Amino acid sequence: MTLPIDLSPEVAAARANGTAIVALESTIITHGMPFPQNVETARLVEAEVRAHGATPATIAVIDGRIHVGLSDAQLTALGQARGVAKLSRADLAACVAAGGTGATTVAATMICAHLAGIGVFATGGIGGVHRGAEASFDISADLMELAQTPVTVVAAGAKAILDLPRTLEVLETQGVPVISYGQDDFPAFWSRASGLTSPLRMDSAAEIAAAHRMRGLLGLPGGQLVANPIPVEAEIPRAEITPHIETALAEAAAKGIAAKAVTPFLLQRIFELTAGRSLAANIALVLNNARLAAAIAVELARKE
Ligand code: PSU
Ligand code: MN
Repeated sequence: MTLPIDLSPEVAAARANGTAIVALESTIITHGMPFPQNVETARLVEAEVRAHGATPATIAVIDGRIHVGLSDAQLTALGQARGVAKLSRADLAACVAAGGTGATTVAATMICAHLAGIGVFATGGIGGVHRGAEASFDISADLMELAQTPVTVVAAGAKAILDLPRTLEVLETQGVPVISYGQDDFPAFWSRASGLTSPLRMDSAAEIAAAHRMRGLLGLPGGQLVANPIPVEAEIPRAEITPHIETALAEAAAKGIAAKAVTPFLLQRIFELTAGRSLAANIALVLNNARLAAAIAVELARKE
């Protein structure tokens, strides 16, 4: 049996030539942003990766095949489709086997990127430990994926709707290096600072690429989380976003929103509560992450 994976012509050429590639996820398109900004952002992110010397590989499952690198038509169709499945590690094989279509989360995108030989991936914010997880047990599979799949994930930290101290604790327990880029504070998605000291700090793409290589050389499984703070001009300061997060969380609890629906519900409500500012910030931070991921991919593609 051959793997049900299709590389786009551009990604296949980059693989053959050993040039830099950056994986991109699709849940941010289908569940993280409204149409049409989702499709516009996905295109801008791909352009940003190209402008910084790497090939973009947006990943999704379409009609039972894992697509690594989407055509513009596929991207648009995915961005407009309703009720698309959100695929994490637990859902991936069943969806592919059934010939289904779905968007990949951070966890599933890491798995597919690794299958395609891609070591770097850019997104917005990873999933993590939800507030109240001591009762709900809601901890994103993204954290355990970082512990077992050798892909460096560039994000603006974990989403601030989460319990950030507990998210860092789980990452430490799982042996995941958490590297904040250019600052000591662990970033909080829409805000540059969380008030939590980052376990590790690096100031260049070359250092991050060297650490990625060394993990492989030492036989350590798993990847790295690179936490890249949102650009200053786009950030929503913590004091400003916190009340909106609290409101959205209270509404989610009152409505009994659970499991996979939690993160999309909170992102949508915070978008409404901030009159669209959270989306503008989200777009800016993803583009910023695409730039850093491209720089890391270029370093990794260098012949030693
Ligand atoms: N980054 C964003 N927006 C998103 C996501 C990331 O800026 O919507 C998605 C990712 O796919 C991530 C998922 O894996 O949110 C987390 O979902 P959950 O909390 O249900 O594990
Ligand atoms: Mn969850």
